[in-house]
Amino acid sequence: MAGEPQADCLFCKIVSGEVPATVVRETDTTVAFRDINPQAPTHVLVIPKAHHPDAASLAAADPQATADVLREAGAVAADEKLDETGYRVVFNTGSGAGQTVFHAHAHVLGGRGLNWPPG
Ligand code: IU
Repeated sequence: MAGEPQADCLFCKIVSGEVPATVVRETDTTVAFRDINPQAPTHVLVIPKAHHPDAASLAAADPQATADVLREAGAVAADEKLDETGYRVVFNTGSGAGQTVFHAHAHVLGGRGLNWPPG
């Protein structure tokens, strides 16, 4: 059922504490933790606690949780002092776009110059 924890989902295991992560922020509905393979000086993932496979599914099922993820992405950026230099929030969606973990997550990237368009 939409939103229920999935036994084979890495990010559900991070939510439950079964898999450790460096958590930087947590709310009732979200967790933010440092990416294990950072692509920038700041690289934090913000996830909904509920399981949804990607950002579009999350938005369709739970608009409030989607807003919570985006608010927390902004809060991470503020915590990391990225407001003035700028930062990027990315939802890779689908394997062709580089999505490897099918639990919705926002990448918050900053602390270096970011090219456009992305690769
Ligand atoms: P993607 O958009 O699905 O490719 O992002 C998944 C991210 O999850 C990716 O940047 C990985 O480095 C990151 N990650 C992690 O932080 N911890 C893990 O144990 C695993 C992946 I596996």
